Amino acid sequence: MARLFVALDVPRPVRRKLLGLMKPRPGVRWVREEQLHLTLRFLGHVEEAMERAVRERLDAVQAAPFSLRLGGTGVFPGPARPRVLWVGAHAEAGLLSLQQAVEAAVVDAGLPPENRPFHPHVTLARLQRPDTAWIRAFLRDHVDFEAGSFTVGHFALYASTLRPTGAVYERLADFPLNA
Ligand code: 2AM
Repeated sequence: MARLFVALDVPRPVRRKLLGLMKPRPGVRWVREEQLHLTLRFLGHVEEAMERAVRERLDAVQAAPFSLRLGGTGVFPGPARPRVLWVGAHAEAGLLSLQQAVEAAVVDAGLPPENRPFHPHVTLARLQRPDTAWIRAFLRDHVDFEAGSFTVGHFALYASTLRPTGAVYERLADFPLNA
């Protein structure tokens, strides 16, 4: 069984801008550059037969390439208990229609529907200590942060392996957008 998710990659120039935010700080575990991504759908642990069905359905997704802009910062689940620090994605039509097509594909493959709302974001850090004063200052200092725009021409299926040092992601398949 593999722990899977569907995500968008972030191109290098945009990753460099995100890395610029990552000043070392105790209790803040910054995401490594190669692991920066925007999750479209977390699938959880999936049996091999289901993984095959999901891949087939993802292969059949029809969606056009679109422009994506990353900017703004925030925390999950909220400022009172910050655990994840992120950069947002502007929820434009292209992104939402791809996310809906991916959702339909995985449900069609037989997985239960996602009932949580879609909050498009790129996780920058996991916060191991509730340093709310530092977080507040970070969010205030980066309220107008823009990481730039890029064209999304594909999405990918990833496997996530949990290690004591953090999750390690492996790209399993690439799906071009060509509708
Ligand atoms: P995150 O970036 O906000 O942590 C692999 O775990 C990817 O799937 C991560 O990008 C993670 O989002 C996302 N994800 C979404 N829902 C998840 C869940 N319930 N458990 C673990 N990861 C989840």
